[in-house]
Amino acid sequence: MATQELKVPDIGDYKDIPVIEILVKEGDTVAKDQSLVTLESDKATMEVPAEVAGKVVSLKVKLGDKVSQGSLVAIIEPADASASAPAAAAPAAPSAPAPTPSPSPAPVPLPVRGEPVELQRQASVHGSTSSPRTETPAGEANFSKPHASPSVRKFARELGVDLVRVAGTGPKARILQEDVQGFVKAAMSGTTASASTDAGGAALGLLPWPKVDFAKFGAIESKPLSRIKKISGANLHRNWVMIPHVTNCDEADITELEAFRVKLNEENAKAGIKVTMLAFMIKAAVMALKKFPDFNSSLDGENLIYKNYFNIGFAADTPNGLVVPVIKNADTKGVFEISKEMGELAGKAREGKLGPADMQGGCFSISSLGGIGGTYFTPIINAPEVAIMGVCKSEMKPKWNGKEFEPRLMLPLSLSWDHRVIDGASAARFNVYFAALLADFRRAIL
Ligand code: CAO
Repeated sequence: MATQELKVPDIGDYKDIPVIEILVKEGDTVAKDQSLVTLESDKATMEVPAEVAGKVVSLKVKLGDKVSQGSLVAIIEPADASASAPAAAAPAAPSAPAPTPSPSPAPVPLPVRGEPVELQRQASVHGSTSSPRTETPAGEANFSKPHASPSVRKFARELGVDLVRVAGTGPKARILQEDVQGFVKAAMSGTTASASTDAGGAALGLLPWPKVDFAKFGAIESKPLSRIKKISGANLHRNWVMIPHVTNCDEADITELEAFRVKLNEENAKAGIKVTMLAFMIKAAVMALKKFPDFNSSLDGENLIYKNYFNIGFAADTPNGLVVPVIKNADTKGVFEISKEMGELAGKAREGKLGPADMQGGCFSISSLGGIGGTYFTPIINAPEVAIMGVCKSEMKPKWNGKEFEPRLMLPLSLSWDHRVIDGASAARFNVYFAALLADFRRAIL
């Protein structure tokens, strides 16, 4: 039976490129265009496909061998005898075995990543003087295209998938058919930026999520994520990925306000009323939103929707995860009423009894870790809101009053904002104003 030599075709100026993968073995039956070996230059990788379907009679390269255009890669016994035309080969490189004596066919360019392989082949096989070959050798740009076999590239083309956006999970990050399917599934379900690691970061063209056999290193236990974590995780992930976040930090001198709060609680202890700093911050947030309306807006395509209502969400930690109940029309409520409502909503949250309405319609959120600790953090914006205030534990600090240091109770503020809507200067002004309100709450009635 006639055999056919398969050689490294035109690969531009690349020479002595190492073979990093052998994808078939002797005796294997291969399909036309199936990749046989992978070559890797210092810049990128590419594959050498079978010119014809058939059986691999012998492999002429091994891992680590260095090849150039014309190097013999394999001998193939074509399945279809009529296809056993002489190998389409470029002139052999000096190190390669002598080419089979044959009429010299036009060199076939290597089907490099992302290139329409079928078109390349047709152009070279059927090329004529009236339609000269227009393919360029595999240059650097082509070399850096996604790492996938011709059949996977064909599959991706049929589905209209840009392989540049698909992360490969095969050896050396090779894109497999499953990766393309996973990408399409994620795109169809709108979860391309979800918290799921199943997509393997494919949607963003990132490396696949690391798969580690943790049990190899010690005892483990696997528990499903809570429903709240699944939902909030997907939302947080989308917001983190889609919003250009910036966080401005500042601190508010709450020495007087804290004294006032303690006094209020003492006075109202019998009535069972307890006011925390958060209730004052909700009022301060309303005032700041009124002064800086951009912070009370939402993006709607190329428009900004400005809200003339003031609903403030607060992050609540529950045994099952994070939820953000909303105090509606906080501008119409006093600090006592806000404290009471916050207590009720936080109670419902911990019992898992919040309804959707309790968490809808927010304009701005506050995430307070003040009861726990910490100094500063970077809260994630609760889209479609455009900013969120993170608050940590207040601390006595020595502050210079112009004559001497005096102990002041300082509250750390971390304001995250959407840079598509808000600028750094506005954010700094918002923080300064917010801090000034807390420093002297009489300003809230001005
Ligand atoms: N500095 C110092 N102490 C503070 C404080 C601050 N900034 N904020 C609250 N405290 C104190 C309170 O005064 C209270 O002290 P006492 O028990 O002595 O009165 C104590 O800390 C506990 O307060 P609290 O947390 O019960 O009440 P709150 O109104 O401050 O917060 C709630 C309520 C529901 C927001 C809070 O319980 C909670 O869940 N916080 C976590 C929010 C969260 O997880 N954020 C992260 C989101 S990103 O993952």
